[in-house]
Amino acid sequence: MLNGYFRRAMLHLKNLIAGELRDAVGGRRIDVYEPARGRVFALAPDSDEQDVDLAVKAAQAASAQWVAMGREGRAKVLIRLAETIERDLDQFARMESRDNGKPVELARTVDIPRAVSNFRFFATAAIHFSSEAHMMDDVAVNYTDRQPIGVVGAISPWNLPLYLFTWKIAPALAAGNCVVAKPSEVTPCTAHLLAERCAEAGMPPGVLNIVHGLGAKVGATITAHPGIPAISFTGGTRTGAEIARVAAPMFKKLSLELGGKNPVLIFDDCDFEATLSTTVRSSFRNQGQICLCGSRILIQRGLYTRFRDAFVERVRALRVGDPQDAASDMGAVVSEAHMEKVLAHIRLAQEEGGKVLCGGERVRLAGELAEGWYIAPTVIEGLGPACQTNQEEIFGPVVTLQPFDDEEEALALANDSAYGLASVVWTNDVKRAHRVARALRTGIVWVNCWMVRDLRTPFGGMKQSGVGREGGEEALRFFTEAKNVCIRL
Ligand code: TXE
Repeated sequence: MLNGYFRRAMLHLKNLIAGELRDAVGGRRIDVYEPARGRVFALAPDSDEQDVDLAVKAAQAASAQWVAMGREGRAKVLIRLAETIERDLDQFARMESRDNGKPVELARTVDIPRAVSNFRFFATAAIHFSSEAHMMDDVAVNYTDRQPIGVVGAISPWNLPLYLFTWKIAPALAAGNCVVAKPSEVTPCTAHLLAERCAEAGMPPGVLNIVHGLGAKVGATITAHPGIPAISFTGGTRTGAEIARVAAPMFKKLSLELGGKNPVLIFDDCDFEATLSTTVRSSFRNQGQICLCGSRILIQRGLYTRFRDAFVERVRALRVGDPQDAASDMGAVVSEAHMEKVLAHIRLAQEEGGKVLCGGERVRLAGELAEGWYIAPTVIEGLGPACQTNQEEIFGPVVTLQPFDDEEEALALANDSAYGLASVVWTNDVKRAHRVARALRTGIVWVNCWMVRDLRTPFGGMKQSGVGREGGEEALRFFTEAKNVCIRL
């Protein structure tokens, strides 16, 4: 328990409802932890149905004004919001690092700039968004009128807090909707910083409402609320299934961006150095807590030993340290519960017969960081495709290595998964690159690169990795209702 002094010194986060920063109606709060130190540093509103209901009413009341501002009027607000985040980038980056445990350099160079880009990109994308017309010879003309849905819900996870929060909010707002959004209760701080800047950007009250709280309370209420006909969700597959179960009989529009167990296919004709350095990143960036991280590394047999030895050497050299220190390659994982889950997966891998080549344990740093939740980057070999380790999403700094003989076997291993989010292919054979990319059952395929992102491209997964696509026009289509108007000539 915290004493009174520490409670007062804490950061107090607020909901944003109808343009006002408010505590939860019920007055309760949730502890927010700093993973680097394993201790509470902020308090977030523990909201409930009453807060969600107020947010929905505020959004409904703001809708006509937001629509009437038109695409250009809305774009101006969103661009101003982007500018305020960019101006305060350092503050946002430090807060993201503190809240999530990720290296501050990663937040400064990826998370926060990307949140800025999300607002800029969708502000202007909505201006360029066009719809179709279909001529029926001399009979009639059809045109597609895409109108905003009204009020939409956005529920986001803890791994890329502001980046994924804005990835939903920006297209929803640009398309003319008002939003009720819930950031993860594990990492709510940068959503609060965003809320503080909405008025300055000229956003009318009620257009964006941010309700903090637990998934089972606030998330479940957003999902079931009759005033919210569309929901965009990113998070765990099990949560996605629960949201679909509740929302489907209400005929809500759903976009579900879920987990992954992404394969990395390394052929023996690859550019060895580029493959090696990028695979270290694609395995351990953000402590392996990115849904796009490669976690099953498949290596052609002729290259297996050389790659494995060089890879393990590079991984051992990664510095796990204070996330606020620019010299750290890896910080802390997001929570104690998540650390325990990842460590349990490593123990299971050993029970399944896997050999830990490096890492495999919690890292205890010195002094103030001694209670932080750090895990050494872990590489495991000797496991077949059917074991739990190679089937279940671990979502931490853990990868497995498996050899394959030929392209057919590589594809069989890669596609042997309930998930289908992303894959990475390393080869210098252009024909093979196209062939393998076509045969992979994933929504995203990177060839000779990883995490190269053009915001216009469709983003999402097959199978248990989700339903629907985000990004570019896909997102603007999701956040609008298409109406066909047919006029006789
Ligand atoms: O996610 P949750 P968790 C994976 C990863 C991780 C696992 C569980 O494998 O270990 O999911 O993580 C809200 N109705 N990913 O438990 O619970 C919740 O408050 C409505 C992959 O942290 O799915 C949060 O805002 N909402 C992933 C959001 O859902 C509910 C990123 C996501 O949390 C809810 C994160 C409910 N019943 C985890 N219950 C990716 N694809 O990037 C919770 N929420």
